Amino acid sequence: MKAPARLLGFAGVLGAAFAAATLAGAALDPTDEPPGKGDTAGHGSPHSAPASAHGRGHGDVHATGAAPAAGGLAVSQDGLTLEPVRTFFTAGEPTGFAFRVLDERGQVLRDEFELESEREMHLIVVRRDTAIYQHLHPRKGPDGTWTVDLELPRAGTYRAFADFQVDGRQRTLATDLFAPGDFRPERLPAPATTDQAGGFDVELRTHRLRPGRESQLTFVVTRGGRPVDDLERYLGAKGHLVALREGDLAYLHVHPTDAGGPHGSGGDNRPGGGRHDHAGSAAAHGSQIAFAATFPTPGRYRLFLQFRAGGEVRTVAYTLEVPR
Ligand SMILES: [Cu+2]
Repeated sequence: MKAPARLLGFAGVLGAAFAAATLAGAALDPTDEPPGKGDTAGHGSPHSAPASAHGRGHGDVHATGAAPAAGGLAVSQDGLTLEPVRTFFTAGEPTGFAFRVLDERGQVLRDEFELESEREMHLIVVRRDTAIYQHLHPRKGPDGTWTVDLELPRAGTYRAFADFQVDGRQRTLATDLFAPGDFRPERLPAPATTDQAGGFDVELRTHRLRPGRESQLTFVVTRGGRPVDDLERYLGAKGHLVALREGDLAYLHVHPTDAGGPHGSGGDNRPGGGRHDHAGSAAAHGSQIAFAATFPTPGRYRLFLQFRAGGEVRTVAYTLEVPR
């Protein structure tokens, strides 16, 4: 019964899959009301605010005044739309995933992507219970279609986040992906500040952890109790961090604050300002990976840190509780 379905190929599946993805996205994010399409409850009379007389001026229908600290809740936001070619997969079977990003007129974006962390496109695929995490780099075809090898290892619903930058702004659009089968969701692990991968121990330290404000997260990498001071560069930084909110997998904007030199050697050539290294030798300092993140609300978040050490990319994960 799998074979005939597969014979349909990309084109055959496109219509149904896209419809499903659109529905899922709409159901998941009530704030993604199409602009100008009227009446989002509690936002006053639509007549008194003819916001989008000009093509572009409508983007700011957010409930909060400030720029959103999180994305990834919608397939379509701020004039851009993620269009997956397929959203159904067979668990444990390597296949391809293809998608496009469209503008308001339905044109496929092709040359508009700007480098962000050394790439034009980052694709994060996470099962909805956060038990499975993948970070991939799709390749862009001449027509603007992004493709990447993808395997959803076990059954479940996954969230695929396309993280990219256009017009100088970081964007995260996302869609659900499905791998039918016997889905046994795992509970979110209890909050913890340590994890390990490949013999490396990584401790999470937080500073000024408050909702709605920028918090500092520092990861300290050791091996056998000694600081690992020769972390290799990964995507132009010492590490890559993704933070997702429990419940809706809101995708936080996070940025590295360790703009140090290659391999963290010395680490003193950081541009402008950010010298908040309190203590320790160059070695201790080189073993730290620092980020700034704004957690929009109190509650639990799942953090995925990737860094490169011993010639391999390592992934560690944490549950972080943000107090009220
Ligand atoms: Cu990436």
